[in-house]
Amino acid sequence: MKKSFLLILLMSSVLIFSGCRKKEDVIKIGVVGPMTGDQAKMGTDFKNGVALAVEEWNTRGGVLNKKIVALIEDDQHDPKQAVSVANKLVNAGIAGVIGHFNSSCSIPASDVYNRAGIPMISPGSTNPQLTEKGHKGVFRVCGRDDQQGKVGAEFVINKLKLKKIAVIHDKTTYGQGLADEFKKFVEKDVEVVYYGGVIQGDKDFKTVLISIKEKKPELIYFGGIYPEAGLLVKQAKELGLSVPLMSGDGTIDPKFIEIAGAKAAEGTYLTFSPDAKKIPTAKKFVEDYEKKFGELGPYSIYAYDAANIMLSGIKEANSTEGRAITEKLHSVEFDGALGKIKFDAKGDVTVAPYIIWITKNGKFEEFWKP
Ligand code: ABU
Repeated sequence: MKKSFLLILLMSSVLIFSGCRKKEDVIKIGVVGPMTGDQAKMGTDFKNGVALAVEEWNTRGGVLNKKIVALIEDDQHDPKQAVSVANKLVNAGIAGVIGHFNSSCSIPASDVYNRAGIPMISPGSTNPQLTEKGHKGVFRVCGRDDQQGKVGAEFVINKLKLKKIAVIHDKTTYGQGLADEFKKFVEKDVEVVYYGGVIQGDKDFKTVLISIKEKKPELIYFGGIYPEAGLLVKQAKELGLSVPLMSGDGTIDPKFIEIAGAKAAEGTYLTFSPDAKKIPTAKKFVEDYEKKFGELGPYSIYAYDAANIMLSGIKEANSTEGRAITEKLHSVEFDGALGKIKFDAKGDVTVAPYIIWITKNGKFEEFWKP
């Protein structure tokens, strides 16, 4: 009896000990974006990009001799949910976070990570405010809407040489912010005959499109994401409003063409970075990603680089302490699949090349460089 009691005690101690050691032997990073709902494609691209980076690091032995574990959270592109999952991740003990996608989520969530001293790298939030708040540990690997809005305006003025355009947005931090940046740069040379907002999530935009049609613009600029952009272009064509649509990085996803239909989407202009498939340093990533997950999404490579940068920061800092990682993220130049990546004092990338893409035969093609 005494013997078996001692055996149980010994076994329990081993289990408790191994349980504790297991907990200490991993480094957790958060991955957050819209994992469900109408923008889930972007969240899935994030998840896949990070998964590939984590798998590669773990194959090489992890970081600081510890296995890396990615904790996936869904913010449903809802700012309140974003704050809630940010708190959940902080409480789970993450060393850093890759996310969020929507600027309306990244900005309030950044306050949570900042209070906890945990670094955050957004692969795709482009609203300038994200890095204008002065949070030391907030970074993004994409460009900003004041940069892409300016390139869009230059294209309309210098290449298309248009005189009358309409500008609409989805009333979100990103959508309205991008539309306003574009408008600010374009209206020096072009008359904005219509300016207004639509509701994100709405399915019928015919009323606003009829008002736009009466103003006879030569192009409609939309600040927003692909679910609404797809419906806008589809319904515009149905109403006989056959001027091109122009939009930003939130629209350049195959889902846009799927929603609009290839015929209605034809000739849509978009601002985004150059084709990842043509970047020499991205070759291995593109091959590995497509073998594992299929077609590359617009922000897959950004999520992959963001995860690699975060993990390199932990390695360089030789610590999982947030402030030590943040310091390294500010001082080191990283070799990403996208090329050399360095952050400025605000946490923005020092180079953000935006170009114009066009939708042609159901695909996106590079079209114009400033
Ligand atoms: N930049 C694309 C859309 C995500 C966002 O910034 O809200």
